Amino acid sequence: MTPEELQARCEEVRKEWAEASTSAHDPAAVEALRVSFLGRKGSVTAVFDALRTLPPEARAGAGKLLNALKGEITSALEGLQAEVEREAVGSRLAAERHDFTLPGKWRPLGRLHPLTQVRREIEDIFMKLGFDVASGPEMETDYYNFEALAIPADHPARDDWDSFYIEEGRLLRTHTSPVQIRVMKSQPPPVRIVCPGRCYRRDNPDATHSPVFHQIELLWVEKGLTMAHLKWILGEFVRAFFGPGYEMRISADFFPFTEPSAQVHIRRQGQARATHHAGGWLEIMGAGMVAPAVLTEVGYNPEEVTGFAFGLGVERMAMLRWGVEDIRLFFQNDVRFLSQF
Ligand code: FA5
Repeated sequence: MTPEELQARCEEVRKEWAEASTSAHDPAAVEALRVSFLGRKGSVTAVFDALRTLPPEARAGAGKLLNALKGEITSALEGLQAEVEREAVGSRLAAERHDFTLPGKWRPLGRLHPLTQVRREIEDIFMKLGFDVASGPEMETDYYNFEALAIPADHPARDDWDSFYIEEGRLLRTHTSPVQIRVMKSQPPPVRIVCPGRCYRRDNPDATHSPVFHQIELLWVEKGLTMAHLKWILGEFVRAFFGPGYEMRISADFFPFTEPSAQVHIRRQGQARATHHAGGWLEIMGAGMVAPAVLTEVGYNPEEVTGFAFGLGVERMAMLRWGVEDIRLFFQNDVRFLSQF
């Protein structure tokens, strides 16, 4: 090759570049361009190879020309690469754009079970009145569930609490009253507690009975407490939980661990309709003054302190509040029912 031919070849490559570079619009095309001009078999490289065929004195001048060509193409290629990348990022961002004005996707929110709502609300009412929340085991011994509450083995009152026995001397607690004994044995008076918890009885399920249900026990032991204080607390509680429009009825009852004993019924005012609970009255709790025998059993002196207690049915409170006619609805986990609360 002569120096003139090489110079002409340089011009041709420059023209080829000018033409080819206009049609490269994406990174792959730019890379192909790089390979076809600057790659091992590229057109610029081929002209460099031809340099060797020139007479030695012409090589320096031709080399300068070639370097200039290679420089031009290299920097044009870099510019092209940068531009194509910018365009690629731009179109990716455009494709990923979020429209924050579109309406959101609705996801259903879970909520607390109605019995949990009622339990928490009752705890709150009594915490505001200065009571602490205590708890005890669901699997109890015969001693705490019965004996310490003045219900010895052959006592006829045991029939009121038909129990699930696990093994000799152990059972699923039939009420939350054993927590009274545990708390009093662990601390001196005064005592002011509420204890929520699950209870178990071999009761046949019906509209107002479930073999598993919840109670909240209340116990207040201090100097000078009387039945009048119990009545006051009951009135405050029913007013705080139900508000106006409900009536309370207190009547005599019997429990071996209280003396005197009472039961409390509630009904919605104006509910003359006789539902499963006659005349709308529903029994919500057993209550009474703690029997001296129980105070003695836990090491308290019944001459010094007196106390009162009650055991409240949580499901019954929920039934009255929302007009639920069958207790079994609370345990069926039917979302159509539960989502109403
Ligand atoms: C008791 O369980 C006594 N421990 C209550 C008590 C405590 C009296 C402290 C005195 C002093 P009773 O068996 O009546 O009492 O139950 C109390 C309340 O629990 C009932 O009024 C009722 O609201 C609820 N209850 C009882 N059995 C069931 C049941 N199977 N299903 C749903 N609720 C029940």
